Amino acid sequence: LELQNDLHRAVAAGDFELYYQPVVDLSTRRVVSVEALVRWFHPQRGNIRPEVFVPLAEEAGLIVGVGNWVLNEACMQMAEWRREGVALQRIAVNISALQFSEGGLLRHIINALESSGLPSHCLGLEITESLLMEDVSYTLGMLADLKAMDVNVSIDDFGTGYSSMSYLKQFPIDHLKIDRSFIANVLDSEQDKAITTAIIAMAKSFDLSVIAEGVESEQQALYLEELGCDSCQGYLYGKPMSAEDISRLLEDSA
Ligand code: G
Ligand code: G
Ligand code: MN
Ligand code: NA
Repeated sequence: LELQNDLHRAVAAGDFELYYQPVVDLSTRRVVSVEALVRWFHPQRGNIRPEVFVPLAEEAGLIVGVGNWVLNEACMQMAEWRREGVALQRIAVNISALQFSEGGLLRHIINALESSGLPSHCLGLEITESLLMEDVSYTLGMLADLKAMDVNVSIDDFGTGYSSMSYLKQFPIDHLKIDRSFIANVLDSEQDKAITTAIIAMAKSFDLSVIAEGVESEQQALYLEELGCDSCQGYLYGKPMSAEDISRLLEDSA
């Protein structure tokens, strides 16, 4: 409860920061996009993980405020990188279930794009598969609007939730992100190999690009490349880092 009060103050004061994790294209081994990950630096308690404060923000009715801050900041930063000539195709932002179902999301996205001047195809949203299945007709409407706006959509943590193949086929989405729990032991576990292989094959047949999360070794990256995975994200290529560190990383590899 004390944390919830602090969260109110943090939203008002803007005590958040965005970190960014690089996503690497497996065919070129170049960074093509980043995922924005919010950080809350609490004045007394230090860094509080989003797993802890995102659910608190949802309970306190603050997630739309936090989420809009994240959307605006991510679009501003991406627009700045583009002005600096940093070669990134896209920035992806996590959208929580409450934020997705709240009626104002499209308007908030349009505002963030307009005030930053970022082209819509440079913005991606990450939503979980369980969120997509909550209200399928609402989801279909939202995804159609996002597609019409040319905003990218990824299904995050894919494989950990429940989604029906017949719906998945109908959803106009762009990428599947394989959850890192399957990637951790993909070289040793026959089950994780089978699941990862199946997800990649299914994504291909639906014409979706596949991003593997939690890639920590070159052997994992090579194996995923063999399976036809398009891109990878994980400690092998970089932990979530500040905007300055992303600029430095991309300068070094230019
Ligand atoms: O890097 P890491 O500890 O930040 O991320 C932990 C979890 O928090 C991830 O599952 C991620 O999806 C979620 N998360 C990170 N940033 C955001 C955000 O801006 N909004 C929402 N809704 N979730 C986020
Ligand atoms: O949005 P998502 O649920 O994917 O959040 C990503 C989370 O995974 C963040 O907490 C991030 O710090 C973490 N993460 C990213 N790359 C790796 C990795 O290679 N290994 C592990 N163990 N965690 C990772
Ligand atoms: Mn994510
Ligand atoms: Na994930």
